[in-house]
Amino acid sequence: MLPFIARKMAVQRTFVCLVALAVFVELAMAANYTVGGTNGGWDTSTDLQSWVSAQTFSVGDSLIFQYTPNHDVLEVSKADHDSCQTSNPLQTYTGGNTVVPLTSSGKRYFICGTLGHCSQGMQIEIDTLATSTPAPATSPSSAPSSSPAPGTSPSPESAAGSPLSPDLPSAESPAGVSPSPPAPSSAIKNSFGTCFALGLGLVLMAF
Ligand SMILES: [Cu+2]
Repeated sequence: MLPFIARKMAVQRTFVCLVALAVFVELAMAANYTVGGTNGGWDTSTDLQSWVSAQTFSVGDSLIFQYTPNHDVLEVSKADHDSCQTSNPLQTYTGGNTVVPLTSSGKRYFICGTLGHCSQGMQIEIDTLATSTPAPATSPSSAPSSSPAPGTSPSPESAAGSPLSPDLPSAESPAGVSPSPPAPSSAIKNSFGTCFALGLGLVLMAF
């Protein structure tokens, strides 16, 4: 009877663990990118090409365009991006605060529709990577500049492992105290080990 209960608890804990991990991985993976970065924006004075090339975009991320009323955001074809053609946009966004979710992998093109702004640099090509494919090795040069993504630190295992570990014991302790026999403690240890292994596996898979 006891081993059965212990096993059931272990399964429950593992499940809770998995849910927590899924949420954590989701949060770690999805990122919001304010176009132009914290020191720039969607304007003619920001070096948008440099900003774009320093980022890695993945499915689930979002672009946030913040701009003054003299700008807008046009999503256009590659040809229109390359030629700064503003008359045939796929999408037009105005209002100063535009969120564009990157829902699928592939390239998307955005320019400003204000006369002359595209040729002054307000044109970006966003290459969104599929989340299932491992991101190309996070180069040391791009890692420090991408502040919103904690996952891009040079050592994913230690970065992802440390915020998790303080979480787990606290989640275990309230439930783990109530059953008196010593059997559950091995179950806890077991589920903790399982959880840790799963977490490590997930994190490794993600990166
Ligand atoms: Cu503009």
